Amino acid sequence: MYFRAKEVKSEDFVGKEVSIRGWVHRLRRQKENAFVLLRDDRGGIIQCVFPAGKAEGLTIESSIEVAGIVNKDSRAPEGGFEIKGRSIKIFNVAPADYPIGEYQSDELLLDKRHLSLRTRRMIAIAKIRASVLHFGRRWFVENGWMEVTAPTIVKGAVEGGSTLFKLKYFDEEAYLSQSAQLYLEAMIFSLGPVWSLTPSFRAEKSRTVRHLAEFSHLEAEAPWVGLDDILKTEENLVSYVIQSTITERAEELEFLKRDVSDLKKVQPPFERLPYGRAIEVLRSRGFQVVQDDGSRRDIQFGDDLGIDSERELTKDAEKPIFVVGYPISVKPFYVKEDPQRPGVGLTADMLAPRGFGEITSGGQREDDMSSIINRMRKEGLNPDAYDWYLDLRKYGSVPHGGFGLGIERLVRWITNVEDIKDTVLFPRTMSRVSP
Ligand code: NSS
Repeated sequence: MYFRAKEVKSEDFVGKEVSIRGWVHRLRRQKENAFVLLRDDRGGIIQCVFPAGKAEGLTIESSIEVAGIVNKDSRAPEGGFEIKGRSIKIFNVAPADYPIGEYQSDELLLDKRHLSLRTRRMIAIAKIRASVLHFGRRWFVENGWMEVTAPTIVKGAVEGGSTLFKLKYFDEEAYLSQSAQLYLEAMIFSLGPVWSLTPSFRAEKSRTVRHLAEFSHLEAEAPWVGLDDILKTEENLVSYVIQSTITERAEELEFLKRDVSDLKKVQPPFERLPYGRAIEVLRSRGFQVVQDDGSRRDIQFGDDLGIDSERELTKDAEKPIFVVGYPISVKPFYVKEDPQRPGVGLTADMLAPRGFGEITSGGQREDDMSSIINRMRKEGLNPDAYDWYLDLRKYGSVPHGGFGLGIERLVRWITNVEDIKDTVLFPRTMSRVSP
C-alpha cells in the first residue's frame, strides 16, 4: 500500500513503516545524509532522509519510490514530519538539465507548461480550479438543473463574427462554438432548466490578461424566467462556489498569499447598478474612452463598458456588481428589448470586485420571431443561417433566459493571479497553441 505525503504527516503514523512514490522536488546532500523533498502525485511534499550513499545518482524530477519510517522532527520542512528512508527505488533518472528552476521568466514557464505544471503555484491553482468546477456542478445538481452537452462545431455565430474561428468541415465551412447558448435554448422546451460546461472559442486578436482563445464556459438556460430570476441564479451560484472553494482550498489560497477576507463577504444579494447610472458615475469621475482614431472623449450613454470602465466601477467594491440594462445596440441579437423602455436590453453583466471585471453575462432572450429577425438583420446576420434557431420562436416560444460564466475569469478572481493564462493548464491565446 502506498501513501501520499499529506496522509503520513500525522502523529498516528510516527514510528510506522510506509511506502510513498513521487518525484525529487528538491535535493540537498550533506556528508552523512541526503535530504530529498519528495513530491507525490497530488503535489504533497515530505522530506525523506537517507544515508548519503543511498541517494547517489538522484537528480531533480527523478521518479522514485521510498520506503521508511515516519519520524517527527520540528526541523523537517513542510510540517515537521519526515521519512527516515530505508530503501529507495528509482523509476527514472531525469537528466540534470531540468529546465524549471526557482526563477524563470513567465514566457519560459509557458513554453514549458507541460513541466511547469509541476510547480507548487500551478498545483495550487489547478486544485482551486478543480474545486470551482466541482462546486459549480454540485450547485446545479442540487438546485434541479439538468446537465447537457452542446456541440462545439457549429454553423452560426452567437457573439459576433469578428471572433469566429473558421474550420474546414469535410466539404463545408463551419466554426468553433463561441457559446452553447443557442443549443441550450433549444433544450429548455423538453428538458427544462439546463446547464452545460463546454469549451468556447474566441479568436481574440488582442492580448489582455483576461482573454483566452479557448475557455471553459459554464452556461445555463431556463424557460419561464425573467431577468431578475436569472440574476438570482447567478448570485446564488457564484456565492456558493466561492464560499465552498475558499473553505476546501484554504491551504492552497494561503500558499498563493490570497487574502480571502473579501471573498468571505461574497453573499447574495449583489448590487444592481443600472447601466445609465454606471455611465453617470464614470462621467462624474472624468472617465474617457479611446476612439477608433486614437483620440479620447468622455464616455457617454450608448458606449459599451470595456476593461477600464469595469475596473473603475468595481475598484472599491467588495462584492460583485451587476450592471443592468445595457443598450441593445451594444449587445447581440438575442437580448430581449425591455418592452417598457425601448432600446434597453433585459440583460446584465456581473462584474467582480477590486477591478477584476466581467465574469458573467446573461439575461432574458428575445422570444418574438419578427423582433429577433429584425435584430439579426441590423447586426448584418442572415436569418436563413439560423433557420433551426428561429423554429424555436415558431413552435411554442416562451419567455426564457440564461447566462454564461467564464470559469477562468472566476478562478482568476478567486486566486488573484494577474494573468488569465495561469488559471488554465494549457492556455490558448493568439500567440500560443503549444504545448
Ligand atoms: O460573450 S459572453 O459575454 N456571453 C455569451 O457568450 C453568452 N452567449 C452566454 C450565455 O448567455 N449563455 O461570454 C460569457 C462569459 C463572459 O462573461 C466571460 O466571463 C467569459 O464568458 N468569456 C471569456 N473568458 C475568457 N476568455 C475570453 N475570450 C472570453 N470571452 C468571454
